[in-house]
Amino acid sequence: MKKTPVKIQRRNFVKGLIASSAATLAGCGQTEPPTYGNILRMGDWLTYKSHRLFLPSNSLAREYELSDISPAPAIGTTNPADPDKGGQHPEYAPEYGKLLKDGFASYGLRVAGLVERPGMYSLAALKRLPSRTQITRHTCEEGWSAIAQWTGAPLRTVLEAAGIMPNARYVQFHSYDGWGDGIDMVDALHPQTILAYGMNGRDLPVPHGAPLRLRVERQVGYKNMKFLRGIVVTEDFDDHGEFGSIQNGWSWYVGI
Ligand SMILES: Nc1nc2c(c(=O)[nH]1)N[C@H]1C(S)=C(S)[C@@H](COP(=O)(O)O)O[C@H]1N2
Ligand SMILES: [Mo]
Repeated sequence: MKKTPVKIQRRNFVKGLIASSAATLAGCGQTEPPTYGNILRMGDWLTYKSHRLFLPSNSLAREYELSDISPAPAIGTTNPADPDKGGQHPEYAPEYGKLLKDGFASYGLRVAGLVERPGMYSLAALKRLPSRTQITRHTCEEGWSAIAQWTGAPLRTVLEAAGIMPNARYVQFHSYDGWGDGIDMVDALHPQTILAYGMNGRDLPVPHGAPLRLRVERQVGYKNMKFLRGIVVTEDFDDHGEFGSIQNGWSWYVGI
């Protein structure tokens, strides 16, 4: 019998992994966070799967005291209507500019997808829902962190008000600077996942994502999407293509 060199065996093993992940994707029509047949993405997938397997789904991120609040820099887009302050979207930038002018009085969060009552949810309506206030640490992938107090409507409460359909598996977020991202239902229904309209006891400032941003406390900074325009509840995983994290070299799941 001829001996197969170890190197080739290893290569076949890698090929096998790639083939099986590709088969999984082809079989389920992208219902799982993808690996794109890429060995590096396998690490993301393993982190996601092991967090979901071994961590209790309701474990809370640490909360702090008022005296722990620290200065927080505004990162990335700081005004979607201003070309000098970040991401510009041809349609949404002027839309955001108008909202900004009237102090967000006419703002509404678009809620679509697998919900019984899709539509625009005004800021006033969101503020009428039971709120949650939490003092948490924001950890940016760039290596800084800051502690701030966030007030908002739990995403769970918003979804329940809209009527979550039983086949819902992900919530997708769209921002005024044109980004798309998503989280799974475990994070979406987590008690500390809120749509924040308040920061440190005041209205959420524009550079930090006014009038509404996501706080998803068990993931890294960039998952906390600012300037929310709408959310879509889906059954399938959505990578948001060129507007999403993956094609821009970021991980979809960055649990901490
Ligand atoms: N819409 C949008 N959301 C965003 C960003 C952005 O540029 N646009 N930057 C992200 C990154 S990398 C971080 S660290 C935080 C920064 O939030 P802050 O500006 O309130 O500190 O927002 C995240 N959410
Ligand atoms: Mo970040």
